[in-house]
Amino acid sequence: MTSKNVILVTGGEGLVGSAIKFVLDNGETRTEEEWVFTSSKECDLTKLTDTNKLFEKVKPTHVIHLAAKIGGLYGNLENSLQYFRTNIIINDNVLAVSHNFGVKKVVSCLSTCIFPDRVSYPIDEKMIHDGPPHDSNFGYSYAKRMIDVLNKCYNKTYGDIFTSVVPTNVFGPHDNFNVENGHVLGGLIHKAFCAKRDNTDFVVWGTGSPLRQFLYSRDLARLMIWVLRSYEEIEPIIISVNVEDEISIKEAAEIVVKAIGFKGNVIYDTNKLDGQFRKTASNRKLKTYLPNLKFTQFEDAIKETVDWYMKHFEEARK
Ligand code: NAP
Ligand code: GFB
Repeated sequence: MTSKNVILVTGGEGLVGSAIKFVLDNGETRTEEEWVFTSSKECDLTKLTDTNKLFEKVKPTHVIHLAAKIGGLYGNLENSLQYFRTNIIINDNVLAVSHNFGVKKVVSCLSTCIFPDRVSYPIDEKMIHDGPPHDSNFGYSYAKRMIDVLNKCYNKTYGDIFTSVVPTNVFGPHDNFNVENGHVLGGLIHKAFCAKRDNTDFVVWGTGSPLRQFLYSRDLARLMIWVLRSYEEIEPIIISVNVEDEISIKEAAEIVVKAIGFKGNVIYDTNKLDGQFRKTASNRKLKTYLPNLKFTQFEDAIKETVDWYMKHFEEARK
């Protein structure tokens, strides 16, 4: 990027948006860049008129598009239709208005849960449309896949540089720690914190056997800033820790227990669904660009997240 650029971050107050703010505030800013973070309070992106007004006000040259209706396994199970419709509308509005305002580049977010459930491992970027996603997040997955379709249509029709990243499960400060509709690590941290405070059992849902590659939000943030500045493909790029860093929900729960300092009973409630068993993704493409890439150690990232949660318990989303 050369002259002054204005980067609009939609969903800027959420888990990933807050991490981008943190990374920028800790040494990543550039004088030729102005960053604007918005949330649904400033603009409801399901409304085209509001979206136009936001772009008229901000006049972005670049967009990092994070805004989405998202949730963990249990949130998705209940609301497939809502997750599809809300996200389809938000994504169509943001990309159409970005085109109309001549935005030079948009980086949107897919998710590794959108890949086909019946697939060879490790998953890579070429597999996105090769079959149905896991049923647990049917609506969300298809809405996300349409971002890739829209990106390619805008590029073919107008030459727009609209691209996307494909993160795996993200966690960190400013997460949604709500047990019903949040993701697993936010839920486990909240439950372990309360079990220690109230001297009760710590209940992990499901068998604990599913496998995940957990990605620290601040690592994702660093890499999304790199994608905005340096990645020029339209094709999506997976942002994930290494295949060998994949762990089970049980192993993750034990690391949360240690970080919280919980000493009581850990119970596995197998009446709750396990959801997708694995979605092991390859970060080979990312490493061809960044061969010396390093990620924060999972235990350290969990400790930082737990410390943040304890300090911000009152105002945290839970
Ligand atoms: P998040 O914490 O829930 O943040 C999402 C943001 O979107 C919120 O700040 C929310 O604003 C905003 N938003 C929702 N509906 C909106 C609307 N109608 N108009 C304007 N803003 C709206 O989610 P996140 O974890 O940061 O996710 C960011 C992106 O990463 C999403 O696209 C998600 O699909 C993707 N992703 C996340 C994960 C993960 O594990 N978290 C994994 C893979 C991909 P309010 O706070 O004002 O409601
Ligand atoms: O993060 P999560 O809810 O979603 O993880 P997914 C679900 C897994 O964690 C299941 C177990 O195996 C659950 O049984 N688990 C254990 C818990 N305790 C808990 C708990 O307290 N809360 C939750 N939520 N799970 C999501 C997709 O799939 O991945 C989203 O549904 C998104 O759309 C996200 O893409 C990244 O990893 O299964």
